[in-house]
Amino acid sequence: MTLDENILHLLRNNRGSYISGEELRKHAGISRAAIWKHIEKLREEGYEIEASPHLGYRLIHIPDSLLPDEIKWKLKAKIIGREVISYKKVDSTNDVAYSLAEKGMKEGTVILAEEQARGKGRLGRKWVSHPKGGIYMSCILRPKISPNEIARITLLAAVAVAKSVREVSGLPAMIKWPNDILINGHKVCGILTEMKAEQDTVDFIILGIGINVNTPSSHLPEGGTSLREELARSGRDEKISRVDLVKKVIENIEENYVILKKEGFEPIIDAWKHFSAMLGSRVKVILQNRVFEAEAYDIDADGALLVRRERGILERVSSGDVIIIK
Ligand code: BT5
Repeated sequence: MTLDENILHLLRNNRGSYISGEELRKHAGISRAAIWKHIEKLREEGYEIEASPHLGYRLIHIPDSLLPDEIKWKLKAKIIGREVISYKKVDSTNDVAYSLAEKGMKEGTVILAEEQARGKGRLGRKWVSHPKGGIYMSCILRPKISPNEIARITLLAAVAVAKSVREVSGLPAMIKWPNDILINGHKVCGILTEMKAEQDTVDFIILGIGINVNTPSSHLPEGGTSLREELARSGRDEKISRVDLVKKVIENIEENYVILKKEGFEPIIDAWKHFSAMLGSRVKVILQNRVFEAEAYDIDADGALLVRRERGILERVSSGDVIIIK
């Protein structure tokens, strides 16, 4: 634990009441002047800490910033989030995570940023990453799966995000194959799974998740929405805590990841179907070299979408885009 974390823990444990400078000094083992410097640093990060010459220090307000200490505080996950690294601004959290994974960073490491200058979507597209309103996170995973099973991780994450959004906001989050979370038909989250693989084995997977939490719709592309916008639409003027949501997402990813390891992909597919905005709908399938309409029929054991075309012909879609027509 760093000194900052240590002091923060002491303040947190006494939340609402004062802890004297002397007590802090004793626990942290540093001088009063050094305590003051750390308090100042915490204040710069957005913590409101009252200082009284006679009573000591009191924690009044915790910022909704994606700081490692906030995410790790009472986090109910053991693997995912055991290491959290936060940045103010990066080009892409997926790129940062990728280069850390190449250097051997352990499984479960989570990279977070308040803003991305070059947030990535799939197929060379962009992810609009407005500062403060959103969550931009990437997680390093080292599962023992083959490269053609990577879609399992995307679907697993989609289930985790849909569940987390529902738990934190009560909004009816649905999944659109393969990587979108929609609310009332608008995109609130996108998932980008990248990997480094050698022949038949996956070296590591970078699971990137972007969620529009409090982002105003004026900062989002057409078709996008945020949790705050959807809450406002249903008459609730509320801001969602990004810290709470990140924690839930981490916990739910871990839960599904453990299920995947112990019980296989079947339970994940069942959960996915439960949240599916797509199965049974008429869809337009856009592949690299052709476009056609069909009915979204099922998900197979590797996470590919099965669609039914005219005369009942089934086709397997493992990449590309699918638009719901009705
Ligand atoms: C995705 O791609 O949806 C994957 C997005 C993954 C973003 C995360 S953020 C953390 C991590 N680091 C990264 O650099 N990326 C990941 P795709 O299915 O290709 O969708 C991209 C399309 O979604 C764009 O072409 C826009 O139409 C739309 N879009 C872009 N930004 C959006 C936003 N903030 N909200 C809703 N829709 C958006």
